[in-house]
Amino acid sequence: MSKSCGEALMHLLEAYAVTTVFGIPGEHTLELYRGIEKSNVRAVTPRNEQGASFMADGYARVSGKPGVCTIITGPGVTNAATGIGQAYADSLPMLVLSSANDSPSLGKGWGRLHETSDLCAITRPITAFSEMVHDPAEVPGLIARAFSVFGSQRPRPVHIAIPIDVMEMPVTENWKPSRIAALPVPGADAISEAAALLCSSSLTVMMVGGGAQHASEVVTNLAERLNVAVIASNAGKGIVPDSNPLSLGGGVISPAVQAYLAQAEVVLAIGTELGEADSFIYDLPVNGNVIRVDIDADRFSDAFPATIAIHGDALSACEQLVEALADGAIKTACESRIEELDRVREQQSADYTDVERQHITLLKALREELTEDAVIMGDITQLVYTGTAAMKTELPRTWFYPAGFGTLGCALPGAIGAKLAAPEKSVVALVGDGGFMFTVNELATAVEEALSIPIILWHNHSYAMIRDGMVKRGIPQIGVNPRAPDFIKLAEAFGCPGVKVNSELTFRQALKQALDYAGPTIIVVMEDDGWLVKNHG
Ligand SMILES: Cc1ncc(C[n+]2csc(CCOP(=O)(O)OP(=O)(O)O)c2C)c(N)n1
Repeated sequence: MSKSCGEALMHLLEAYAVTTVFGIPGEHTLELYRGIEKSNVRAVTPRNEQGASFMADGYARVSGKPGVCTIITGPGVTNAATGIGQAYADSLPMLVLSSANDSPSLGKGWGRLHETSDLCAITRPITAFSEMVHDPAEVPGLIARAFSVFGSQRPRPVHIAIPIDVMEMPVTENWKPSRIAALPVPGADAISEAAALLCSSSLTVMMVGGGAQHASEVVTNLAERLNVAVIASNAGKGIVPDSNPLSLGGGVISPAVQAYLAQAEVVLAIGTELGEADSFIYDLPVNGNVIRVDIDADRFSDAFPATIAIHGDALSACEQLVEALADGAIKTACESRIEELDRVREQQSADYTDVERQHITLLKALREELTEDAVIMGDITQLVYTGTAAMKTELPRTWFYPAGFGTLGCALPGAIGAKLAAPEKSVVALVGDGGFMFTVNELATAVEEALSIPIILWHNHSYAMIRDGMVKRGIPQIGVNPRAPDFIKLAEAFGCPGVKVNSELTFRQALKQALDYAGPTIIVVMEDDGWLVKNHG
């Protein structure tokens, strides 16, 4: 029996273990929804396609599996572009399936509904590939190519656009998934060269990023074997648990940690771009030789050229390095290294500003209330910048701050995607009063899906980060103090609880209640509240 192409595609995705898609249906995607109805795939409806791509992003961050968007051509794609760009910047697997106008009209400017002159050109710069389907027979190959990007290369979003006439065409075949190639294994020569350099180095520092999230145990072994400090990017937080005294956490944002890094004779960078977004500076002080482990060969000649390039999967590279170092002249655990790193940590703490200390009061209480595997989805807000360094993290894929694209409004929809990917885990969103307003509409989705998500809203009546930049440069405060709504009434209007807390006790109580509640809860924390400063006098 034949199915429409749209329906056959949903069955194929099911065979690739896709369980959830995010999208707002339109006239042009109806056949996809026929497929959704006839498969076990769950459709989640955001309130704007930007929410769809942020949800798919959050889903991918937590699960490591591709987040899938089903959206209409034209405005559906342009709305989703922001979240697609964020997933591109942070190397996340995301499958964007959109409709397109009918094949004969493509690129002709006939005034079709939702028409653009070149749909794929919109997403090409923010995807691994963006392709227009001409015939249903191309679909299984394109989906296989997408899953190959997700599973055996640097993961990035993929956009596949299906014209409405192609979407409706009959498919008689039973489409099957293809086997995906494994991640590339690094060559032995680079490993032995790197091992030799590491053995001769008087001070090595390891930097770890999102590319090593699946290699937590072996990265930790390697650090212990070398007895060196590990600094994480945001995407690398928790790969080496912060309870390990060699971990300097996500401290690359701190001048004290940057000063320590500057002394390194060898920097071993594993699955990280060493990007500006993690340190807030262009010129990260990397002065020594750089050993780079990366799946993306373009990284070896970027702003931090590799002295030794190890091309391939981080897990395999670290396993091979541990083995190669087994007989090397590496010092075993040494008290003085820990003392050295304790001094860096002390300096880091001493450097915190007053407002950062307020953030830390909240973050400490939050950490104590959450289990280690709880997921924290951060927005672009000062509370979260402080958290990149100060929030203790024990497991990878639990702290998320989309540093790369720096997109305001990502946290709530990201948390929705995360909670759908891992319903058994606590998921918390950290937002500012400014950023929250970008995607506040997604409260409706969280209420509808009954997703327990405490939303901790740091309220300073301002786009404080930008306001502070204006003040520092002597620019009058223009456009940086937008009027915020009454967030408690807003919560009520969406049908969820909202509470303003005024002490550590009320914060902890509100958080506990929110974690037990089957829906989102807005917890408003006022920056000027006395309790936030009390611990730091
Ligand atoms: C989409 C987008 N637009 C603009 C910015 C620039 N920007 C960065 S931080 C910020 C202020 C955010 O305000 P809020 O969420 O209240 O956090 P706060 O800085 O006050 O902690 C702005 C406007 C951005 N990062 N993303």
